[in-house]
Amino acid sequence: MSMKLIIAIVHSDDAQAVLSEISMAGYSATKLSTTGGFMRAGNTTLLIGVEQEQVDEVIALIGKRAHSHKQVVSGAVGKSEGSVSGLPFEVKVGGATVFVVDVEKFVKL
Ligand code: 2BA
Repeated sequence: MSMKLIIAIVHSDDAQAVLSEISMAGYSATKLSTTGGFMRAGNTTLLIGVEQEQVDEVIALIGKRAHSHKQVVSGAVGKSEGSVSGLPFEVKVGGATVFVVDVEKFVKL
């Protein structure tokens, strides 16, 4: 059986709802407090180890609870990212950014 690690970056406001959804479905998850490289603001990264055939179900559970948000980027961040005006602007932060990677080995000691 092949195991996968789902790395899901979600908005911190949605993190609790996503976590309860996946733990109620019987999956284990680890929550990390992370920072978006562009917004320089807090977001939440969830690590979820699952069997290959469970990947799509877990992604669907995440999608049920992770909503897209509009967020204002401050002029200072905008300027350092090449904004000409340096004025605040809005970006749409996705419901979830999900990576699925192969797990070479999984052991609990
Ligand atoms: P942030 O890096 O803070 O990015 C927040 C949102 O800002 C992004 O939403 C996107 O709409 C916008 N954005 C990001 N980089 C941009 C750029 N260079 N120019 C213009 N707009 C830009 P999402 O794409 O939904 O990403 C949400 C969070 O997911 C990101 O937060 C980051 O923490 C993570 N993420 C997204 N793509 C990633 C990747 N390829 N590798 C690693 N982390 C990623």
